[in-house]
Parts: sequence; structure tokens; C-alpha cells
Amino acid sequence: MRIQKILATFTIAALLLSACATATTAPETSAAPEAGAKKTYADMTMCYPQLGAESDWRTANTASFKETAEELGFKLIFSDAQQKQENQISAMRACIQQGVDVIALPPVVEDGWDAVLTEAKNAGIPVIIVDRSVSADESLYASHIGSDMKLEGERAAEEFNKQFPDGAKILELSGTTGSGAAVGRAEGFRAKLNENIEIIDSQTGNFTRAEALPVMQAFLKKYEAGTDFQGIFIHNDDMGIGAIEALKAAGVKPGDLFIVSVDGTRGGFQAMIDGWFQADVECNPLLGPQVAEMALKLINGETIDREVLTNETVYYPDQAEELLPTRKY
Ligand code: GZL
Repeated sequence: MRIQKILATFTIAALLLSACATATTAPETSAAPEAGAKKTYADMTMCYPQLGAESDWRTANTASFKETAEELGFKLIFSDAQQKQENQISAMRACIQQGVDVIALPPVVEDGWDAVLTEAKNAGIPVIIVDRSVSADESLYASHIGSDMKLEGERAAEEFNKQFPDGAKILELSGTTGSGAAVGRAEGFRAKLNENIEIIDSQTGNFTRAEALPVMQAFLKKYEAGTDFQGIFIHNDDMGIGAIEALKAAGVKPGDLFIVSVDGTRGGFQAMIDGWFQADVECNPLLGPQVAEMALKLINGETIDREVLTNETVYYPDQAEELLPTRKY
């Protein structure tokens, strides 16, 4: 009898120990979904090789993706390319090596993506083009989501047409050369602008305040504000704020010129309140939630729209004061 009791004691102890062992050797990471189970955000790793931090718009776009990843619980591999395409491509290649589930690419310029998009496709990693467009063949990416940049340009032109029915001479401060945003806005602007409104000069300020300031200073050395030109089309608020610094230094006053900008950031709203901007064409950076939803559908093998355009409007000074506190970027 004594032997049986001793054996029983050992058996129970062994069982208890193995249970503990199982507990301590439990897998470190969450178990991958069983084959055939739908993936959730917790299973998703998204690569976001952000193009830079050149503007308030870009800062808001980055925040939208980081906050969405936090809220929904997916892993975001984020990098800042400082507006250099080669840095974005290197970041994408690192993500492909890592075997991410999806790449969301906000391309700094339209051209030069075919090779890396082909590499992603060959690795079975779907790509969503975010914000600006690419010239690569549509077969190389799953979808594009962003603004209709051409329409933004057309909307800006309509403001000048309304303001100058008898014609005018204007300047253009354009965005990053070769970017879908600058190309689209310039194209739409010219397509819609009345023939009696002449663009006497156009220079890029690369979407930044710092680079727009010297461009506006150079314009003011060449042209007399009010006499040689009566208005300016500026491709984003940050460049507009840089230009205002040069205009102020040259003795130009708010309202002396008719200025239309793009983005609708808080800075742009303040420029409308201060009388510098007469209209601000909205361009929405808060794309994180929609891209996350599209990405999860893709990794679950569901179909998504090939083109998703954001609905946008035009803001005016008479509503700027009231709306400024509600602006999310
Ligand atoms: C437009 C976006 C542009 C913004 C700028 O969708 O790509 O880039 O208009 C930003 O403010 O820098």
C-alpha cells in the first residue's frame, strides 16, 4: 500500500510540473491565425515609408497613420525619407526583406517606382499608393487613395476667374517638381484658368516654408506687387506662409494681392483670418483609417476599389474664424 501511495504522489507532482513547464514555455508572440481563419489587425504588419516631414499637411498625415496603428492594434513600420525617393525605395526594400503583410506608399514623385513595385509584387506583398500618384502600371499596385489633385487646381483657377473677370497677371509657387500633387494642381489650374489671366512666372518652393521664402523674395525683385502681378496661386499652405514673410518684408499688405492656397491647414486658416489668403482649397491628409481598412481587406484576399478619391471642398475667410478651432490639422 505504501508503495502505491508514493507512486501516486510522484505521478501528481510530475503532472503539476509539466503543466508549469507548459506555462513557462508558452509562445512569446500571439499565435498565428489557424489556416483559413480571417486575419485581424493584430496579425497585420504595414510598412509606411513616409516621404518626409516637409509640411504641416505631412505631419498630420504621419500622425493619422501612427494613431490608427495604435488604435487598431496593427504593427506599423514607419520611416521618414526626407523627401528623397532613394530613401523611400530603400525603406520599401527593407520591408520586403522583412516580409511585411502590406506596403502603403506615399510617393514623393510620380516616376521611378516600377522596379521596387515589381519586387514587392514578386514577393507577394500588396502595395497601396497613398496621397500622390505614381506613373507605374496599375498592375504593380492594388489601389490608390488620395485627393484629385487636378480638381484641386481647377478649384483654385475658378477662384481667380471669379475675382478677375476682366483678366489679370499672376504668379505660381508650385510644389515638389515631378510630384503628383504639383503636376496635377498645375495641370488642373491651367486647364480651367480663363484665357485673360496670365501666369507670368512659376517657380517651385518644394512644398516647404523655408524654400518658398527666397523664391518669393526673387519674384518681388523681378515684379512689382499689384502693378506687374495681382495674384498668386500657391500649391500648399506652408509655402504660402513662407511667401507671406517675404511679402510683409517688401511692404505688401494683406489684401493687396489675391492669393489662393491649397491644403486647408490651421496655418492656412490663420492666413485667411489675417487677410492674406482669399481661399484655401482643401486637401485631406487624414488617410490612416481608410488605408488600414483597405489593407486588412487585401491581406484577407478581399477585393478593394482601385481608386479612392477623398471628398474635399474650398474654404473662405468668412468661415475661417469659426472653423479654425474645429480643424484636425
Ligand atoms: C498633397 C500632398 C502635398 C500637400 C503638401 O496631397 O502630397 O504634400 O499639399 C505636402 O502640403 O507637403
